[in-house]
Amino acid sequence: MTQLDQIQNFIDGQFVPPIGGKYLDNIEPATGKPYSLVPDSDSRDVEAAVAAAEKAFPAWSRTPAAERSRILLRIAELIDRDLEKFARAESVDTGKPLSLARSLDIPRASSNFRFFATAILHTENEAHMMDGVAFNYTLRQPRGVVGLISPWNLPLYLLSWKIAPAIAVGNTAVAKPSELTPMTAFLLGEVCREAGLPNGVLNIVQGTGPNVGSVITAHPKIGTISFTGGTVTGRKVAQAGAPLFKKVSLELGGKNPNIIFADADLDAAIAGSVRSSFANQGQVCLCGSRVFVERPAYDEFVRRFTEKVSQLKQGDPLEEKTDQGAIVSKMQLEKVTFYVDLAKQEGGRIALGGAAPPPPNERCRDGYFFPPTVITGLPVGCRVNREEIFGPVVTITPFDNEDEVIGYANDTDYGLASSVWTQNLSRAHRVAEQIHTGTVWVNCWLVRDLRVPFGGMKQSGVGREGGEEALRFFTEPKNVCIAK
Ligand code: TXE
Repeated sequence: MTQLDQIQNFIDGQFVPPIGGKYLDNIEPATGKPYSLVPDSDSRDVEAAVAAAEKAFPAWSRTPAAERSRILLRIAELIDRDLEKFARAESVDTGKPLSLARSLDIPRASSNFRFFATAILHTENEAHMMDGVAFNYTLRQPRGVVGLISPWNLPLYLLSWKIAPAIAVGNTAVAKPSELTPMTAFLLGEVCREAGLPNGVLNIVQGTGPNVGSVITAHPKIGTISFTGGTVTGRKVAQAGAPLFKKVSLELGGKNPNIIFADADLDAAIAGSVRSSFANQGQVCLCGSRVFVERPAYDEFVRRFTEKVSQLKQGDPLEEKTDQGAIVSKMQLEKVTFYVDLAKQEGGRIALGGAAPPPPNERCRDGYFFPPTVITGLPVGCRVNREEIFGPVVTITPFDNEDEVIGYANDTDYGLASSVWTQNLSRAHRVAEQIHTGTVWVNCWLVRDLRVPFGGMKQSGVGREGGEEALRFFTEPKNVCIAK
């Protein structure tokens, strides 16, 4: 694409402009300048997408699993073939380092397609025998047109995590990527066409939450919604779906605890914590933004962790050596700055970072950069320790014993993920059992097995995705009872 080219919607297998003809600037966070235009679609575009998805559903839902699998595998292959193109688009759209997009986001997107393409070849059906009376078997049928809404932090990875299971089991989809990061979804449309995905199976409507997202969530013909994004938006999605009894899955925010016991392998805990604190500039819902360290290890941890974080190279995301790129938007940068200021008012000490750095180069003069920031000395219950910042900011707090830190970990409205670092196996099990999060990582972070349930407790969401859970979410179980 050349500069300021127009991204298009992908509806019924065609690239089409928004019906209203309106576009929004697509800003490159590293430069603060528009580099393409994204459709500012509205309800008419959603209607066209729903009509296409409805039309495609009967044939696609009857297509044999082996054929659906073949097409999804082809999509995965084409993403791999175009890895560099996708990675660059992802980096320019989000501000994340190109090296991260290339090594993590894009490979994980193709593995999403590959995983669900093969999963549908290995499903089992349940049957329940009633002695002498009847037997029951369960049909799991695709649900129809599903709505898939994703955020800006891991655009292709999270969108494909929804699209792949949804269409693998025979649904057709209306998908909406974040208006801040539309490019990889646009490229995915091209790949789906080349892979031979029938027209209308996947429709991508670009645009804002109010103009497109809320139309999808309220649409009477879309009975199933899978949403990933902020908790405030998630509440609106739940409210829109409730009167229509929609089946809704919500993957929302987090304020994840990262607990380091004094008996941990400190080298591993520090290296893991640098990643879990600052991967993607801290803009991963799973990032461990609250670090708790057992008191005997506290001083050493703070010193060595801060030193290691200070070695992260912040720079132009497109430069190979960059570890920390730009924040996704001006608004998000302002949010991060607000919370760092608030931390100072709440009594925090800025151990590292805390103020916008000089631009890494001339190209990035007006980009949205914020350095990795480490804050100590904050009370556990303060706002900075309770509210999701979603940026390169962590707090570190000491603790004295297991019960105390379990209390700290659970003292939040969120419950998405946690990490525990210890060499004591019994303790690992004990703590994992008592932490209220959907995932507990022990001596690791962000290790992903596509078969396991993924999702949050409390205000981090409703429902679980991943493996069998996703196949179940996107199908409707029906019991057939046959008398003997
Ligand atoms: O997310 P939104 P935003 C958190 C993070 C961030 C905050 C807001 O704390 O600061 O959320 O970010 C679409 N009906 N996370 O505003 O709005 C929107 O267009 C239907 C955590 O970018 O939740 C986009 O496609 N859809 C998070 C998607 O929802 C609507 C990742 C997510 O955007 C809508 C991102 C509506 N009324 C932000 N309004 C995570 N947990 O991974 C917006 N959208």
